[in-house]
Amino acid sequence: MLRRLLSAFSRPALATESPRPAGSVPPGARVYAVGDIHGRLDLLDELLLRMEADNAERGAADTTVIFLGDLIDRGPDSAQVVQRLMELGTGSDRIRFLLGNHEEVFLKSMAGDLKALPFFLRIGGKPTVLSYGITAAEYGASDYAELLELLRARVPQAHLDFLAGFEDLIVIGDYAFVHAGVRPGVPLAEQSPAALRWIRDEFLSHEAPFEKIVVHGHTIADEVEERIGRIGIDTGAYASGRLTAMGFEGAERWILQTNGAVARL
Ligand SMILES: [Mn+2]
Repeated sequence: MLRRLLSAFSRPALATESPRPAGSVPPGARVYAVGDIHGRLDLLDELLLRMEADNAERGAADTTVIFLGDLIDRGPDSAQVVQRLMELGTGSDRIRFLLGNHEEVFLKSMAGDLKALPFFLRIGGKPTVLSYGITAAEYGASDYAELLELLRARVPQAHLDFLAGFEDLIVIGDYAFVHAGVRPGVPLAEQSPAALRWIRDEFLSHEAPFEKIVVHGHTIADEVEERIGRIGIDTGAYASGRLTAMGFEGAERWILQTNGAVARL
C-alpha cells in the first residue's frame, strides 16, 4: 500500500500520456466484452472458463457478455467457434454479439455476392471454408461459383441465421460497444454500420472524448489500448495466442486474457 502511494507521488504523468477515460456501468450490472476471436476455439474456451471463474468470484451481479465480432477467419476453427457461441447465446439475452467486418463479408458471400467471395478469401476466409469440412483438394479444384455451392451445402443455415442476428452497437452506462469504432463528429444514433464495422485511422487518431467511451476490437495492438475516448481490446489472438476480455462493474475495469501461447497455424 505504502509503495503504491509512494509510486503514485513520484511518477507524475507525462504530458503526452493519455488519461484513462473515467466511466461506469449502472449499479448491479457487470459486463464482459470479448475481442476478436478469429477462429481460435482453444483460446475462446480458455477465456470462457476464466470469465466464468471471475464472475463467480466477484459475487452476484446482473452479468452481460458482449462479443465484439470477428468470430471467424484466419484461425483454424471458425465453424466450431460459431457453433460454441451459438449454443452459448441461444435463449439468453445476457450474451450479445456485434457483427464484425469479417462476418459481414462472409454473409455477403453466402448470399451469392461473387465479388464478396474473393474478398472474403483474401482477408482470411480460406481457413473458415476448410473449418466447414470442405477439403483442401475441393477448395483447390473449385472456381468461385463452385466454391459457393460447396459452402451452401456445408454451412448450416442455423449459423447464417445466428450471424445475421448480430447487433451494430450496444450502449451500457457510459460505454458504447462496437466492432471497429465510430466516425468522429457523428452522433452515436446516426453512425453508419459501415463505420461501426470498418473504420480505422479517422477514429483511432481522434484525440478527444466521444459521446460515450468506445470499447472496440478490429485493430490489433500488443496490449489493451486505453485512450481518452476509446478502449481497444483486440490483441491479435489468432497469431499472438492472447485473447482479451475486459470486465466492467461500477467505475471499475479489469482485464482477463489467455496466456499468449503460440498459435498453432
Ligand atoms: Mn478482426
